[in-house]
Amino acid sequence: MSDRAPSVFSRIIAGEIPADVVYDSERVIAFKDIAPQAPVHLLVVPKTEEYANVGELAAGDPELLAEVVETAQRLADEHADGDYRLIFNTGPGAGQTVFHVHAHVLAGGLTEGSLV
Ligand code: DGP
Repeated sequence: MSDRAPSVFSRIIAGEIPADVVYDSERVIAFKDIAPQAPVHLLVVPKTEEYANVGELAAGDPELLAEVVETAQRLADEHADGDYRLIFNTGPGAGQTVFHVHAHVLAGGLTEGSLV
């Protein structure tokens, strides 16, 4: 068992914090970002919090990373016109604030500034 407190995303997955969930599978969940930076701003999150960032996920479970990317594409098709920006912030210097790997899906009328 981890000695860290559950991440905010684990608390959403556990149903302890409400979220606007748009997709839920065995290993991946997606919900609307609380502070949207684009008309469509979703977070695609592996349910395990074993991986803090995308590099760790790629090394530890590439199939799960592929499921995250496939989910992002499907959600961009469903919620926008299929065009989207996929962002994984890695480290505080890049703006990462939640150390439970997640993909930002930005879509629907993007501007140059929609970089999260
Ligand atoms: P990052 O900065 O890349 O670690 O992104 C974390 C994102 O998570 C940020 O855009 C805001 C979002 N976020 C943080 N707390 C919550 C929450 O409780 N609910 C939802 N829906 N989003 C959250």
